[in-house]
Order: sequence, then C-alpha cells, then structure tokens
Amino acid sequence: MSLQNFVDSLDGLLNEAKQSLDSVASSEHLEELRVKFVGAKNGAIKAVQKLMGAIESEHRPAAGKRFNEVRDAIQSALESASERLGGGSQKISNEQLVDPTLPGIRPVLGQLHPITQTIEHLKDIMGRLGFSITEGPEIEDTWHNFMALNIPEDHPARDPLDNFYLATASKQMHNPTDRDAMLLRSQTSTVQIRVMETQPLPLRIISLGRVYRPDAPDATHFPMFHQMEGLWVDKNVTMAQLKSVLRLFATSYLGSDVKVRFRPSFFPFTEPSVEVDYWWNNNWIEFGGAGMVDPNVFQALGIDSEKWSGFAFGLGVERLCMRRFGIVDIRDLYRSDVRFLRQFAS
Ligand code: FA5
Repeated sequence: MSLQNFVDSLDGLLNEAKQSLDSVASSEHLEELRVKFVGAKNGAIKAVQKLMGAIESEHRPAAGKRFNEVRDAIQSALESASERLGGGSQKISNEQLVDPTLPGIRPVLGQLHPITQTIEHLKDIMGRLGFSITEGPEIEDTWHNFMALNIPEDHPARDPLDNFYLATASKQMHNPTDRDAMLLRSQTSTVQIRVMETQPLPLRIISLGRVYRPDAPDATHFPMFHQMEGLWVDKNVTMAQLKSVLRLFATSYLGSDVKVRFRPSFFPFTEPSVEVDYWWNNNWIEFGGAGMVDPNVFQALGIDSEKWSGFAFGLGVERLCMRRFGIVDIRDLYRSDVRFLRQFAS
C-alpha cells in the first residue's frame, strides 16, 4: 500500500468522525460513535492501523506520525462532544454540590461540668487565701483513711456497710481492721495525713477530689461526691483563724450576704470540732466539718503537738455548687443530661 493511499484513508476517517461528532445529540449516540471510531476491538482506527503493515518500510515513520495525529484528533473531538453534551454522565460541578444559600450548621461546643467549674473556682479563692493545692489517691489503705486519723478499730465509721472495701489480687474479702485493707476513700481527710507524712512544716494546703460512701441517693446525698479538704499547720494556729478562713471563703464564694453558723460537733481527728452550716433556701444546710487538729494525729505522725498546732476542714463541693447555681437536687448533676448541664455555661 502506498503512503498516499494510507493518508487518504486516515483523512477520510477523520472527516467522517468530525462530521458525526459535530452533530451528535445524545450521550447514547456519542457512546455508539466512540465504539465505532476508537473501540478497542473493532474500531475504525484499529482497522486503518492494521494497514500500516503493508506500507513500504521507508514510509512507515511518516505513516505512523500521521496515524497518531489523526487518532489524537478523533479522541479530542470525542471529548469536545462529550463536554458539549453536559460533561459526560457523572461530572457535577462544585456549584451544583454546594448550596451556599442554606443556613450554616452551628458546631456543638462543649463546656465544663458545673462541678469542674466549682472546683476551679474554689481553687482560685483558696489560692488567694494562701493555700497551695495537693492531691491524694482515691484508693486508700485503712492507715490513711482511719488509723492515722485517730479513728479506732471499733468506730462505726469503719463498718463495711458504710465503706467501699475492695477485693485485691491477694485477698477476696478484707478485714476492715487490717492495716493494709484497701477501700475507696470515704473522706479527703486522708490527704491531711499524706501531706504531713511527706511535707515539711509549716504548711497550708487544700485538696479537692472524689470520695465514696454507700449512702442512698437523695436530694442532698450521692454515693460519689467531692470534698475540699483544708489544712493549716503552723505555730499558734487558732480556732479564731479557722472561723475567719471559713467565713472569708463563704463570702467570696457565695456572696457577702451569706450567713455562716458553727455548731459544736465531734470528729476523732479534730478537737474541738464544729460543723459548718450556711443559710440557704430558708434553711441551715450543713456544708462540712472542721476543727483543730487532734494531738493524737500529730503524735501518730511524729509531730510535736506542743510546738505545732493546726486546723482542718472538709466541705462538700456538690452542696457548694448547688447553693451557687440554685440546683436543688444533687442527682441532677450526675444524670449526664446535657439539656440540664448546658444551663450552667462556663
Ligand atoms: C467529713 O467527711 C470530715 N472528713 C470533715 C472534716 C475534715 C472534719 C477536717 C474535720 C476536719 P462529713 O462526713 O460531715 O465530714 O462530710 C463533710 C461534708 O461532705 C458534709 O457536710 C456534706 O457537705 C458532704 N457530704 C457528706 N456525705 C455526702 C453525700 N453522700 N453526698 C454529698 N455530699 C456529702
């Protein structure tokens, strides 16, 4: 076959393809034309390509060059026809995907739980009164939870019905009188002991954290709650200072109109001891206990009670939070109902 005849066949094919593709009016017809001209098996371009083998070898490079040009020209004519018919079947423009006139979606912002907000607030107030912040473990031994706090073996506070004693790998059931029996701490007063065991005197600390008691839940009780423990040990610390600190704290946190009442009470680790009430909703509500550190506690830790004196207090964080936010039922704090919690924006 001569080069000229081959080129004529190619040009004829290109003309035919262009004419058909210029007038194609549907995607179905376009697909038929694609198969007809460039189909992998029986496309017309394939048939012309086969003719190349019959061309004299010296003209084959020119024939190949022309063949490629025509094949590319048919390919781009197919693409233009496809675009003219709407960009093929699947192409959708970004403008079609996004409707900028729709209202935006407001992102859901989290916020701090009211108890977390309260803890931060209490730390802030007590920090300004010169107290530094310490922490202690929630799983305790009976030494820190009872013995060192002068709570004797037969004291009802150690009863298994009033505490969450733990089973450990070595023991299924702990005898509550064992020094190494473990329990979920029932009060943050454990931290008083841990601090006096490890830190040099004088000291002025608070510790905020969870405590656990098998109390039946009601409006003011929950089996897990938080306490703020305070401890001030120095030379000549007095009961008058204890009362001043608690009054200052109450007015800073609850407002200058808050009424504070101290009632004589008993705790094994303080002497004398008081209970602290604040006036709320036409009622006196007990917020915590306090007192002067009992000399027996100092002695258990090897501290000279003739030289050092101190006061300690433990306040219920939930009850403070409830007083400030006007929450009447402690259980609402732990229902995890975001409709309720969202009211207390931080
Ligand atoms: C104590 O826990 C003592 N450790 C406080 C103390 C510390 C006295 C230092 C002296 C020196 P009490 O058991 O009264 O005391 O608890 C203190 C406060 O925790 C209570 O006044 C109350 O506000 C809160 N509280 C007690 N039980 C619950 C409970 N089940 N749910 C919520 N708050 C509670």
